[in-house]
Amino acid sequence: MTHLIADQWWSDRVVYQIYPRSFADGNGDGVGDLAGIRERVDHLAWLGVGVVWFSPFFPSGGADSGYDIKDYRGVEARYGTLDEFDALIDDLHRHDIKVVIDQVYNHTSDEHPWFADSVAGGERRDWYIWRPARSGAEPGAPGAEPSELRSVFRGPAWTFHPDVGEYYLHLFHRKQPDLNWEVPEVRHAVYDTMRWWLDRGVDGFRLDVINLISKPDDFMAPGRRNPIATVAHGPRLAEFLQEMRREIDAGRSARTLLIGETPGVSAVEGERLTSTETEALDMLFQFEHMDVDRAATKWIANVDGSVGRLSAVLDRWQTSLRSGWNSLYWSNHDQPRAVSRFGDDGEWRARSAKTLGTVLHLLRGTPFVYQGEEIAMANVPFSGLDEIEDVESTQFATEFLADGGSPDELLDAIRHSSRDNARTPMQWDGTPEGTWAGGGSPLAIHPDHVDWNVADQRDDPTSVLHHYRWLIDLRRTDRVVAHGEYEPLIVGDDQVIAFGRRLGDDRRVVVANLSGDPASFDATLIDGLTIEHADPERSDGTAGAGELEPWESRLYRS
Ligand code: TEU
Repeated sequence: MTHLIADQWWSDRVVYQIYPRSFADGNGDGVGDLAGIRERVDHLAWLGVGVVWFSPFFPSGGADSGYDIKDYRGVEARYGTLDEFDALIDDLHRHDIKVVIDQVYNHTSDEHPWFADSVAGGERRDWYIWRPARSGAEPGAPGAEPSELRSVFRGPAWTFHPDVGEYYLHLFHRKQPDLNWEVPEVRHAVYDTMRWWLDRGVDGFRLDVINLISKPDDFMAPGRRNPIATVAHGPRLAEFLQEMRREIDAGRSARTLLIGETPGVSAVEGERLTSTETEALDMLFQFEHMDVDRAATKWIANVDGSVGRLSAVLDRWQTSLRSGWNSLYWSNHDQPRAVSRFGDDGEWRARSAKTLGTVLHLLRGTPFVYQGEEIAMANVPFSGLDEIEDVESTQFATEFLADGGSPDELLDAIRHSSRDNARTPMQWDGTPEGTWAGGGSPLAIHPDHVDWNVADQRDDPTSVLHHYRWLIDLRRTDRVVAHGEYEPLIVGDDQVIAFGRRLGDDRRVVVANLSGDPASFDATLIDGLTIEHADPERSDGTAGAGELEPWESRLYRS
């Protein structure tokens, strides 16, 4: 049975991602919580978002900021209670905002009772992936791991468990053992959990690294070291997702929104997984545009020529996902801030943030806004490692220094690439005491909150915040933006990106200068079109037809 994307409740909505730890602090202890989020529902409603995705707020082992879950059906005490979450769902639904929660089913925490039972040799023994030491090696000795596979967070993907005498697989941290999806009981325990949340009123799931659940037969072969490249396209992935879809949607009138996080997935596979004929995911996060400014390792920025590469990647995903659907994003809790990375957080901060927003929100797919992106929050001037808490950053730092890297280079890499850039407290207003007075704040509030905050931008109709509000509204009000086909216009240029959207004879065209220098483009692209929106504003409707100021962007319509 296939379905039409345009008929789906999510097809003209923008998703807003909340990272509960740093969004809003309701009880004044310096850490974000559900009570704080409830106080800020008016911000989400004013902004016009149609869906909220919550990063994990479940009881966790604390190794990976909530992505190591030890109870899928609870709320970690410092965030609040299940009753509060129920109330939050009601608050959001009253504003016609749907709710997506983040579930991590590739792995659990090593503190999850399932893992304890597996270690103890109970009925869940094979719910995780256990292997003996490499043949001939002393179990637990250095280099005795069952294969060469590495973890995403560095070090081997295998940890020896003395009580078991074997190694368990963890593609991420050692406190995040991978579940064994080959076991039907594992899969059904997952679907039960999903149904439990659907019964509570959630509308969908963001499925963490869901493309890693099916391990290929040869994932332990010699030479297989890169965890994501090795496991990204497992043989049973589509089958498992189709089963999930059937199991959770059976007997329900509304289709559950399934958003896959799928690092390393190819555009061809992305089309297959989200195609309306496959009946698996509704949309997915690809990562290729996150790699254009990176050399071999994500940590060392290499931005030369990245605009041309960026538009080529976006174009390829737009062109490849025809029957399928893209999740569109510049940022999330794992990425440095978009305005610092793809824009210019100095001279052109507001203008570049708006231009990035315009490009993203006019593409075909579902746009995601990560908390703070709507006010152009920027990377953090960390002064030392003691200001960092993210596990990926600390594991990188340890390895980098052990390999002889210099502390200055390390700090530079952290400032460019650390996930903590995205995890500082949301900047609600310009007062340092403000919402984050508790002193228990995990990461210090960015010093620039004095100038870049929600309160000031609400009062300024020319602000980045108001621009995002307009973009979010456009998706609801302009059918060409929500449903039009994508049409490539300028791809591969090192300054300008241009593309169109078409629904019947109705067209929209975006032309954007993603650089701090003036740029020009072939003005015949916009023949017969009129300007709907321009930043900076142009009064005469046609001025500068083929010329763009630094970071200028325009939207034209037929
Ligand atoms: O991220 C998956 C993932 O691939 C990331 O490790 C990403 O490559 C990296 O963060 C880029 O810097 C998801 C979650 O979003 C992330 O927060 C978790 O740490 C990870 O899964 C493990 O659950």
